[in-house]
Amino acid sequence: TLATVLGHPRIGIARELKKSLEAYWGGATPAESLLATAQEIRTRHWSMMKEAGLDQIPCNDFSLYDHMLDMAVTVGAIPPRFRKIADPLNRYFAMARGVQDRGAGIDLSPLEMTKWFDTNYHYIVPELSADQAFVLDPARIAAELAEAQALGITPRPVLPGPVTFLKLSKFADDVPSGKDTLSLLPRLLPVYEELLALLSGHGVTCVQIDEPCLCFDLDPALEEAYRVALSQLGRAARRPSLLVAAYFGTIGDNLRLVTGSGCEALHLDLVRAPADLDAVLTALPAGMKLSLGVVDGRNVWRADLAEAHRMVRRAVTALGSERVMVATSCSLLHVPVDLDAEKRLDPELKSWMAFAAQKVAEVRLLADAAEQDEPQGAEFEQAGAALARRRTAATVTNPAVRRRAEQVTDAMTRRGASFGERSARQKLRFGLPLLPTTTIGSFPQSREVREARSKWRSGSLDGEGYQDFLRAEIRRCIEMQEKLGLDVLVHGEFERTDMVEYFGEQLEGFAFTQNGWVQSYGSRCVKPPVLYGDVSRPRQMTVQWSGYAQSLSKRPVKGMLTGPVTILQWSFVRNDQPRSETCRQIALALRDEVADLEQAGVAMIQVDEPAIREGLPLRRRDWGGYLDWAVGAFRLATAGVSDETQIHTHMCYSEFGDILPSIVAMDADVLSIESSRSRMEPLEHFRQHGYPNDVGPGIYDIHSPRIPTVEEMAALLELAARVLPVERLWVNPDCGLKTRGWPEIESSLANMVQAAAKLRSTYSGR
Ligand code: THG
Ligand code: ZN
Repeated sequence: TLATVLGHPRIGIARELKKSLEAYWGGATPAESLLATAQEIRTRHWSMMKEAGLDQIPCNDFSLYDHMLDMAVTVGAIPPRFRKIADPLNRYFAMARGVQDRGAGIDLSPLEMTKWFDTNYHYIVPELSADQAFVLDPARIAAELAEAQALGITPRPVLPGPVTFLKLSKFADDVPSGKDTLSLLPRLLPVYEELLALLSGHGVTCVQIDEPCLCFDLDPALEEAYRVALSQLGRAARRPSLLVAAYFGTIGDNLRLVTGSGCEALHLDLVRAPADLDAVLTALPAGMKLSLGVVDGRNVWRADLAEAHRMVRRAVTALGSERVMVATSCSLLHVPVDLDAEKRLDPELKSWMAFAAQKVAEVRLLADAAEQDEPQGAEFEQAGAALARRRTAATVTNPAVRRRAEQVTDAMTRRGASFGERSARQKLRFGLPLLPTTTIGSFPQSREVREARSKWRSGSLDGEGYQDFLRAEIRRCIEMQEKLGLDVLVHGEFERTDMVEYFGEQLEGFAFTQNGWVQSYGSRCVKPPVLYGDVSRPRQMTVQWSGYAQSLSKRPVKGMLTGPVTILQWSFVRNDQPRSETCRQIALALRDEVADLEQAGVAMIQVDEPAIREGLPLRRRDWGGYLDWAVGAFRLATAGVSDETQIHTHMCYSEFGDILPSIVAMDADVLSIESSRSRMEPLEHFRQHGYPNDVGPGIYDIHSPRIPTVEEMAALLELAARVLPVERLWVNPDCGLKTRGWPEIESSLANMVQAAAKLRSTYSGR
């Protein structure tokens, strides 16, 4: 029984890749040092996996920015606007980040970026032309393969599969809509065949073809694409054996597309879909191998080794040990590198957890025990004992929280009046102009802010000094927004590192790692809190900052909270009760904070739910159940306020079209939504289905350093005003400004305010 993982984290234990990327982008270091750091990281990880005894070790799972972007480059899907950039590395980063050089008259917008399935990772969306031709560029894959082979390991190259690649790609804007990217499959497959032949020539014996889209409900086109692609690759003349990896959900009926394909091995996510095991054991054709994804690649809990072992045994008994591999459920990209680096975690909690390095060891252990009916050894005993302690731990259960959660009523999730009535009262209360301007919440986390926080954390700045510093930042931020002429202000969120981390720190039931970084996109990382127990709010979390900010201005200042679904989605969540239950506990804690903000005179309260779409299950039959509790949690958090208090929400990073009815059901008074980066795509959904409350479609892409012009933002507003009544439109950026610099946002926001003024004068006459 072989042991393997589907992929490894790539940012590095000390975020070496992030630091090296940012130094290179900032012009501080040459490309050579970036490439050297990347190679060191790969070498270290390969060596770790080799020493841990993995039989097949992934390669080509590393990336300087993103694996989908890498695949786009590998198959020659370089949009025309980037082709004039001769240097491959510059061109690669230009596709990811865009380029703006005013002096040289260069302004290239980056490729879109969106969420990778239901994770908090973002991939770059390959952009294809109508007559896209694909040409193999194997340089990077070949070089990394040679690196791995030089270490004496058996590398298994990982490729995003052809169907998932096309399904997650999109056509460039100039391509008439209605064309399906899957129509390019006949052109793409020969490039995969060529690549497989080349890998085979380099001594590769097995290639991992990642096809997570196999866990979707397949429409006929997608199903046909799978039939064609897998059987064509299966028939390819010269190729390594193929491991088709389905993960993030159940493969269900789509199983037969793989079993009938002629590919040699199948990987299943048995953490998400344990019931798939029985089905596959009866359906697997003789000779086909099975990789059992029994160690959770998405969460930080130590595996239930006894349960995982039972699954491995079932498979080994049915298939024989030579046909079985033990693996992580998906790539370990989504968990931090090494729990051993955590020196401050409560030892008891730590004994319940596992990061990438520990999961590699779990996989090895399970593979070694595959021949035993009863697994033996200290490791199995210790894991069992830790799990038993966790199940009964007093730190996990808070009876008061449970009682309160049981007493939630429907009435608690409904506002007093309809939107129409609320809106009329709020208009009177706030007296805002047509097309009010605002921002999403965060302002730049400058070096000074980060330094003050780390001084405070290390004790060299006392609490009062830190508070004074934050108040000064808030004052400066409010003054600047007034000077820019924004209508609805924010305090800037200088007290927050990451929003989810911030709320987790304030709430009971969460723990924090020192170094538990996971990649979010490119060089950006997050450090998800570990939600291990019942959630409660021991004290106010944001009232002092929002209250202070409101005291500085006559204009409304929004209170800023992160919604229950997003806190859930962006944490490592306990797996010992349904997520819906955990979410309800978070919602109740937030409901108390909302009430306290209102009490303190904060009249607009924004509760962000950017992650509500990404939490959607992969299978449609599970959507309704999820959306019910997710929308219910948002409403439970927000519906306790009076009709005159205005509830805002914000969404970004996903395409929200398919959950629009649920967004309507959230019943926020104002919704701000990322739009500009997807060229106002949400407007199309609003045009088709309407949207009853106020909306601020983002008109300024904050993911890029480029400064949008007045004209382009006015044009986007024009588009919006053609779809939605201008009286219900707001003017705002796509998202928070935390990652931007002050000078560029001053220019951008000034332009945004001017764009609003321009439209106001056009429309107010009517
Ligand atoms: N928080 C969390 N998840 C998220 C976002 C978030 N997922 C979606 C989206 N926002 C991702 N965007 C970002 C943007 C910036 C950063 C991370 C994710 C970021 N991180 C710092 C970095 O990498 O330098 C580190 C964090 C810090 O210093 O606080 O800038 O907002 N949970
Ligand atoms: Zn956002």
